[in-house]
Amino acid sequence: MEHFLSSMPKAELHMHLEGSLEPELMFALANRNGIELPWDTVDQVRAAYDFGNLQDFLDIYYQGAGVLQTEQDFYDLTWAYLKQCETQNVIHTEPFFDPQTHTARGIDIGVQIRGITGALQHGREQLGISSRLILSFLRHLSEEEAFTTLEQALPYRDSFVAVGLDSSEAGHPPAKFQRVFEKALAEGFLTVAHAGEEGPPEYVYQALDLLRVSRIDHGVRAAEDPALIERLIAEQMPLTVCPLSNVRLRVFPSLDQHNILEMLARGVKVTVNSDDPAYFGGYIAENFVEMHRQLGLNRDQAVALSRNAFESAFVSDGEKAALI
Ligand code: ES4
Ligand code: ZN
Repeated sequence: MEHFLSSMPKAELHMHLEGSLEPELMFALANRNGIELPWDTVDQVRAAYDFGNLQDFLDIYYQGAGVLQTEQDFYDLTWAYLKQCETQNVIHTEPFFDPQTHTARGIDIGVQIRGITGALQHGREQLGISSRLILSFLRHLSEEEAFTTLEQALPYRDSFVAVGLDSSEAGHPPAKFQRVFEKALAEGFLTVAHAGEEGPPEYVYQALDLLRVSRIDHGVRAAEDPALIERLIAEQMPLTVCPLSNVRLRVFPSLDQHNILEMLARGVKVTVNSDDPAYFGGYIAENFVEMHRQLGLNRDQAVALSRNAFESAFVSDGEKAALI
């Protein structure tokens, strides 16, 4: 079964490239760029990955991302992730990047995008992995800063297909970014948003109604609102669920308490994703394997989850048919 899970063809729809920065690469880039890290060894870094909540994690995640300086760094980060995809038979991926994490440090958005898209292009050519990039706004920052970021990104509009919303959810409702998302939609981008990870079901409604999202990232707290679940089922709205992330960030006390299989059984279009694989104990295959071990995931459920992901990908029907 574990071999089946790691070798079945998969699509990943929710992962943050910055969250795939393994401690080994973090040290290598810190050395290359002459940057001091607050840790001395890889083991010390991993020991720091004991998070009480989302904010605990984000503080370390932004610190780690500080080693990313050059186009080559963004290339190396993305390429390392794609090589993991190759070993786990991820044949399509739609990663996020957080431009504001880097523009805040003086790293031009073009440097970021050229590095990332260079690796994605090589991934297509050399590994046969198709991909679509998603630009994600940091919701703890202002609406105005999100507008500025969108403007900075427009010269690279062909490099990404959608905009998203991540970082600290509580206190930063989707409504705060309604006008930015209207502009992004008018420019022809699709939209997604993290909602119902730590935030309430109300934020899922706002993502649907105000941000007009094509997928909800996480969405697990929608289960608290039966009417919302009915709507997600009726609309076949995809949820990009991240089981190991939810346990590490204490959204669920343990994986055997996770609601993903209940939602699948009810007809919610749920998918499995790694979120921040370097920080949460594994890539997409480890998520499937742990669901098997701790949640009793069976073959039919795994295939259904994987099919949901391919069906929810931001590719044309023709490309979908070629992937499935
Ligand atoms: C994130 Cl797990 C999670 N939630 C919100 N924002 C994020 N950025 C990276 N990982
Ligand atoms: Zn996420």
